[in-house]
Amino acid sequence: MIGDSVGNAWPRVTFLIPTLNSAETIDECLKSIFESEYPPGKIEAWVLDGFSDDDTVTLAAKFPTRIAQIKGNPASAYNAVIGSIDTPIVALVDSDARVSRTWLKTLVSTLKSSRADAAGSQIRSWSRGSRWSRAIGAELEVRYGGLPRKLERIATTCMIIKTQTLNEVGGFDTTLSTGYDAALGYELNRLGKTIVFNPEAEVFHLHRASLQGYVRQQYRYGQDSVLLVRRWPKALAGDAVTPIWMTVQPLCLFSVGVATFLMVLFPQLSGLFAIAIALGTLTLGLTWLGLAVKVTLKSRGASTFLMTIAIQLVRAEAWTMGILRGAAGVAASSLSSHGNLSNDPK
Ligand SMILES: Nc1nc2c(ncn2[C@@H]2O[C@H](COP(=O)(O)OP(=O)(O)OP(=O)(O)O)[C@@H](O)[C@H]2O)c(=O)[nH]1
Ligand SMILES: [Mg+2]
Repeated sequence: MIGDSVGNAWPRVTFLIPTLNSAETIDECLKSIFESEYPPGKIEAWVLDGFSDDDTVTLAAKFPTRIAQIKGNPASAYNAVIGSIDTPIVALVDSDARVSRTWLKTLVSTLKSSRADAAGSQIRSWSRGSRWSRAIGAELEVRYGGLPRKLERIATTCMIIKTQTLNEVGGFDTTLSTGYDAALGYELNRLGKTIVFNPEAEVFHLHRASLQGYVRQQYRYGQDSVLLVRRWPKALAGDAVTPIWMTVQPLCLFSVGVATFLMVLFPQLSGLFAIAIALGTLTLGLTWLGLAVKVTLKSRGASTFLMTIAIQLVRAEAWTMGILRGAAGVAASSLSSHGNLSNDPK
């Protein structure tokens, strides 16, 4: 327990900030961390850089941080330093985010009072973002707004965790370039560790600036989710952050596509396929509409409605295409390893 080792004092905390070409935001990210309302000298920070080719490292060096350049994805970067951390708590914040002044204090208090192993906060949109960036953030904010007190997992840009717990679970799954935060959460659950959510603590994240950028990101999430589901089949059923009504959307969209294709191939059964297409489209449409209404009511912008519909539509399509690409990749690699085994003369 944190309280056991430090009594009533505020514990020392190490921030881990993975960076890759983060020159646009790293200065404000680190400034916000070091301006936290927290006892001076109790905050340490590691910038874990993936060999940026912009000014990230030069900008980071202006702050009292330790900087490590580590090859590989953010999960590998975290794992490279976790074993050497000597503070009882680790804070995980991305380089494209800034924390509110009270973020750390609020989450540390939450961790102490709840006796949980990790705590997560609300994610809000960084106001300097584009219209799309803010619309993407508004949709995420509404989902985070409905999170329960106890969580299965939380994003690594807005969480703190006991160092001992992070070491106990063996750090992050480095085979995952995205979704490593979900995998960490599932592993914590498996070991009976707890994550609590406190929406009073806030992180401001700079979301993708354009819809095209968002599509590329979501395609990658879809592709990588195949690896996550292979390791953690429970991810298919969703969780509080990505609920089941989101995880079933690719299946729904895929079924509509297959039914449309079969309708062309077998016109004599077109009535049957038309019903399947109508049901699938209606389910997706109503789901998108429901969330778009919630987001619009919260953000009070009429344009937000159409943007939220567009965000959900392209996300479901990008996930579907990404999952198909990811599944094809996994199938191809298992076929080739199978082929290698059968060619093995022994
Ligand atoms: N060390 C290291 N850090 C990385 C690498 N790729 C991304 N990062 C950092 O990891 C964190 C998460 O990456 P992001 O691109 O922000 O991922 P995201 O928040 O899911 O998506 P967007 O912010 O919407 O792009 C950020 O702090 C990045 O700077 C990498 O290859 N190596
Ligand atoms: Mg980010």
